[in-house]
Amino acid sequence: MGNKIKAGIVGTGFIGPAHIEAIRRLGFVEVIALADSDMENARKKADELHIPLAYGNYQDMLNNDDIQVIHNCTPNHLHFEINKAAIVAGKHILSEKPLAVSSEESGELLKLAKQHQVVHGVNFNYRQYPMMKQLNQMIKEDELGDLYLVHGSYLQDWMLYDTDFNWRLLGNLGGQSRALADIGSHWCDTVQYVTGKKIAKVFADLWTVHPVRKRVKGSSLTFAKQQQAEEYDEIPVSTEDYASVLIRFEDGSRGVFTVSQVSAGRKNALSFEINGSKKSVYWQQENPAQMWIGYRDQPNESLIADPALFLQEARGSIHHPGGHGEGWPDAMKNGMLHFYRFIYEGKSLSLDKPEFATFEDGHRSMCVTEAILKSYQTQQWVDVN
Ligand code: SOE
Repeated sequence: MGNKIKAGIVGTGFIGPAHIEAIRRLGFVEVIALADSDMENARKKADELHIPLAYGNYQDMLNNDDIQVIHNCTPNHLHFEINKAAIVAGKHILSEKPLAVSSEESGELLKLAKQHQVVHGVNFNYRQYPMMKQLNQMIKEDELGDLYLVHGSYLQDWMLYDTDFNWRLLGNLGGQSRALADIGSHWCDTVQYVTGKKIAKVFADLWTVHPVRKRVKGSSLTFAKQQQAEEYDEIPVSTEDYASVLIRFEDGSRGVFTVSQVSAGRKNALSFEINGSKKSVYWQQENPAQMWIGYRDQPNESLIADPALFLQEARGSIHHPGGHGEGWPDAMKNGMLHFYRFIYEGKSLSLDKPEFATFEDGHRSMCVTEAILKSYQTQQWVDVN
């Protein structure tokens, strides 16, 4: 049995601990270090999570030669800088999305990662659901026939009130796009993964429902409610709460999706329907073990995730027998598993096909988001470069 791969995590917010939890389920990877911009917080979190080393800045972590892989779980404006430094230090890198705040930056990262021959991944975790593997294989086997339409939405409500506040709202921390970069990127990645088709053109409408929001002093964690306060600061917000985007795929087929973070009652509702020439399918991630299958000439069906019933290619992504609740943590684990197996087996991105989203996908996602923003500004169809 070989040595465990050693990983270091940068960032201690909502998603850093989710990476750690998923990595720990693998067994052959050890998280040995945690970095935060504040040493006291890094030490406190590292102790809570039983991680031996704590760093007050990511640069010191990169100097530790024992660490082979870095997870970038920081706010969006730091993604470029940290991803770049990790690559130059020769570390394999798994970054949170969006890969950077512009396609110019993400393109540079992709080029650098190739030059330095490191394994690069982006945490587009929704494609890692067992049902998404199953659907991807069904489509490869032509079960749906020609794909005509892909439509759906990704809706949340944690930004519904003007008193909801988070760093993602601010352009200088979250980037010029919010709902699209934060959750639209997941929707686009998931449907492009399952269909195997790239988004080629977009036409978009965006809206900032609350152009001014109220912030209590201090920062708030993603999904956390602000405390009620007597006094707030009024903060202008220019990033979008809502977007609807018409899509043309590279083969000319059509689609449309809506993203919103102001939809009461919708917590993390990513869903889509695909209409093919033989059948339709509908899936939503809050009920991930079921997929609706629609026919014109026979009764509709519901497919239940079960290793005994799935196609061979999808079975490895289910860790429990059918009927045993699976979900978000399993999709996270699958992402980590594919990324780390690739490293463990000494594979190279120039020779081997990865089963995880790479910087190639992260860069492409930046190009799609930019084209959507440009389409809204110019009120025209825009090609995705
Ligand atoms: C907040 O919108 C968020 O945590 C996203 O940043 C994640 O990527 C998504 O998986 C859940 O919602």
